[in-house]
Amino acid sequence: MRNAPTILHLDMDAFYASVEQASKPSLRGKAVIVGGLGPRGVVATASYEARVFGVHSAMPMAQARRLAPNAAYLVPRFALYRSVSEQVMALLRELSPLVEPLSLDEAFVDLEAGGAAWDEESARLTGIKLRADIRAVTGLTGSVGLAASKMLAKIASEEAKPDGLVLIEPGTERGLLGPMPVRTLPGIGPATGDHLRRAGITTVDELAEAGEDELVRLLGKAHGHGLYAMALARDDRPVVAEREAKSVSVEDTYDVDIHDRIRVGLEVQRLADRCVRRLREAGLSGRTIVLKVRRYDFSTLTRSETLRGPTDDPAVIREAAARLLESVDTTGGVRLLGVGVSGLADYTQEDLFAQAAGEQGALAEAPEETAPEAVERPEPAERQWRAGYDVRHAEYGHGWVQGSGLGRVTVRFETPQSPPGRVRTFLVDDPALEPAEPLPLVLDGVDTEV
Ligand code: TTP
Ligand code: MG
Ligand code: MG
Repeated sequence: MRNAPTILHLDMDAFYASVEQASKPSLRGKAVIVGGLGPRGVVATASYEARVFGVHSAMPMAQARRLAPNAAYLVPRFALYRSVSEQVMALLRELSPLVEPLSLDEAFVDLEAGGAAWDEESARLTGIKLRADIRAVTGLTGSVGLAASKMLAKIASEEAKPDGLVLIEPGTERGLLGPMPVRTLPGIGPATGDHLRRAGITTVDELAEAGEDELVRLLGKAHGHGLYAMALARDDRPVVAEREAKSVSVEDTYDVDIHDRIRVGLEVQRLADRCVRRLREAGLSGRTIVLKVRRYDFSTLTRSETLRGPTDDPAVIREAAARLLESVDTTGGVRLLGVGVSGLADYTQEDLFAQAAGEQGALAEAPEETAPEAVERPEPAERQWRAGYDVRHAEYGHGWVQGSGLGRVTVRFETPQSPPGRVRTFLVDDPALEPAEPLPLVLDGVDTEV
């Protein structure tokens, strides 16, 4: 492990809700809840003002409404959050070539790799400047953790929340971790947490005292091993930049998150078949089957399995993909699925080209797959005004939908740079009203005071 706190972890504060507050001046300083507003909707996130009432991510929306009846309730606007995320990630990439995004609002940065920092002081200054830059460019706050390892950097940014910076001095890690609950450590979810609690282990110190053999006995070899090292604050995992592995892969993004586990399974089978077709078209086969799952919050997981030899057999690839899916928790919903094959085998390539050439005719005759994306996309509902979405009125200008029902839509007319605006009500089919794109949160060339 390095001896300077030069691994940085950034996580934006109440991300979706903060973007909405930056976009809508009347909501600043107020309880804002973003999520699914239908009968089975869940909270994606809540502004810190709403958290005071006990509202949090993944809570059923109905429960949130009971706890915070006066909060503003909005549906998420992913395209906007993604564009803000890209601005933030671009700032991180100015610091280092080693940026590892974990989700839309969160990433690790290896400051040493970019020469941005080499000791405690330079790391702290870099973190302070980054927070100021994020604020200037996006208008939002993010919290920064700095430490000598990924694990501690993430714990530090959690401690720093909201709108803060925490640096963990090398050498103090064990003392700091010791009294914390085991759930603080990466890789300990609710199930492992319960399992350990039944064995009388609740804190990180108790985990370390249990010893490696006991942890291996309780949790199995790989997991027990890893957790013991984490409990001693030993974490050598490098920050890895996302890079394209040499592989053949296909993926699909879904307009509406898929929650149904059976449907997820069917999609994976379909993708496996498409991947095999690509593989054969390229005359390749591969040893490693990769499943990619992007969840509701844009966190992206990949799972892989390496076979004994290269294959392009659809049944084998389908089975492997299905096995990999079993290890992924998809309860919050799935936005994207992908199946790929890597470890492409060069030494058999010639044979496979011959084989593929023989099969290509058959493949070409197979009916062209209809693009399911195009078929499944629902017809745009007539004049649907979604809460929180931007609109433009011929006379009153830019605003956003505060609510709609009973043939009427209520619009608040304001922009990110305006003072809080006033509300007007229209008929849902008012021809002067039309949907609009979100406006930039910060105007270019205007320096924000920090
Ligand atoms: P988080 O970083 O976990 O949460 P946050 O940014 O809202 O709040 P903070 O970090 O200050 O505690 O998640 C980032 C975004 O991901 C969040 O704004 C909304 C989305 N999300 C969901 O949609 N569902 C969830 O269960 C979680 C945890 C997050
Ligand atoms: Mg966050
Ligand atoms: Mg996050």
